[in-house]
Amino acid sequence: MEQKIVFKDEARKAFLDADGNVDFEKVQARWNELAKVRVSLGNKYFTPEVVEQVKKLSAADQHRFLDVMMGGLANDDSSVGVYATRPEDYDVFSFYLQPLIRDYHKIEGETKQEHDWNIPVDEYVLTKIDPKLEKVSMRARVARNVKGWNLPPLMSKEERINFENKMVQAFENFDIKGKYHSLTPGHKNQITQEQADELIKRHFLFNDMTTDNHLTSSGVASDWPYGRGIWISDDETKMIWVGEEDQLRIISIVQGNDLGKVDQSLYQLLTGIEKSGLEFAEHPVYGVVTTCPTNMGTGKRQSILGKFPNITNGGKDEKKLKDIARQFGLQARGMGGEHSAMDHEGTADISPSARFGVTEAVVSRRLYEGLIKLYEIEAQLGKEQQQA
Ligand code: CIR
Repeated sequence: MEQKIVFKDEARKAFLDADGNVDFEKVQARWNELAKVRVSLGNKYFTPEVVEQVKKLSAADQHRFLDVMMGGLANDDSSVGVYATRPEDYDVFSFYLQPLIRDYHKIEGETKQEHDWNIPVDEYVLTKIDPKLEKVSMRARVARNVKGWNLPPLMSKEERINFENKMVQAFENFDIKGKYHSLTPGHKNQITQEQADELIKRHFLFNDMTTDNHLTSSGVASDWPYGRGIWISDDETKMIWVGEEDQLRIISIVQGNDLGKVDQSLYQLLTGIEKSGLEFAEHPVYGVVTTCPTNMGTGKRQSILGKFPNITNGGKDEKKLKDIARQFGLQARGMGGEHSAMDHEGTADISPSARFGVTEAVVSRRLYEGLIKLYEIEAQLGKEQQQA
């Protein structure tokens, strides 16, 4: 199936009846068709019992339920296939989303999210793994959404603009020095396309969201580029994305070798924003509320950019690196994000996959312990290749 770009309002029309109500038979037929290609979690958990439950909801909630599934219904390569549209979706649609979340995060029993930012400095030091890992690009981010606002798939253009302006006010009173760069046409902080391209090239700013059908079909990318932008600290180690998959992505990038230092920087930024009076959406069980259920829990993703020329055979065998990384609870991506390619040195962004059921501190520890194993294999393959 050839994937083309389609926006939410257009995509959802295929699942309405003549009166404009959601037609769950059409939804079921589409899931059946997609199952021949790939069964996303959204597909797997769309059971007859779920349909029975959803039909008891109001017409408005049924429309929102369709919105939740649009990313999956419109993409044959979805692995998850759902996005929340409001924080309360995780409760209103819990009969569908709860088993899905527990499956994705491999959570059994009554696990409830805990937070712990007690992350040691001087312990998770990369040069202990390999002295050559002196200056590594280390990155950590948390996803956050603010209480009282729709999540990006459901925000109107006006809401996106208002949200951005609320953030600009917060940035102006921020104790960390920095500057906000807006993509919104006519915004007082608007930057040119050339400036935006430069920020994308430096891996600071996110890509044009309208090129990703997961984001367009679900509504995450609607009204692009209104309400989108990035705040960057003067020393360029701290950033905040506004209006991407989550309302906020709070990011720290540090060049060095101590994973604890990037956490310290991120935590400083996060508490700085909290001081500005923003109250983040939090779920009593799943923790931080995020648009994609894969990020629920801590919302934290911590990674390093590493080179794995031996495992990837000069960047040609990405799959091997991804498969090995998975065995250690890690995810390997290209440098440009989730679906991007690796270069000839096998440069990959490596991060632990776990978000829910682990604390922020455990995410850092898992990254360090996983990297020990990954670099061991990389070195071993290097030795074998020399001997051959
Ligand atoms: C999928 O279902 O495959 C996409 N919606 C991506 C899911 C995981 N990642 C993400 O949202 N960051």
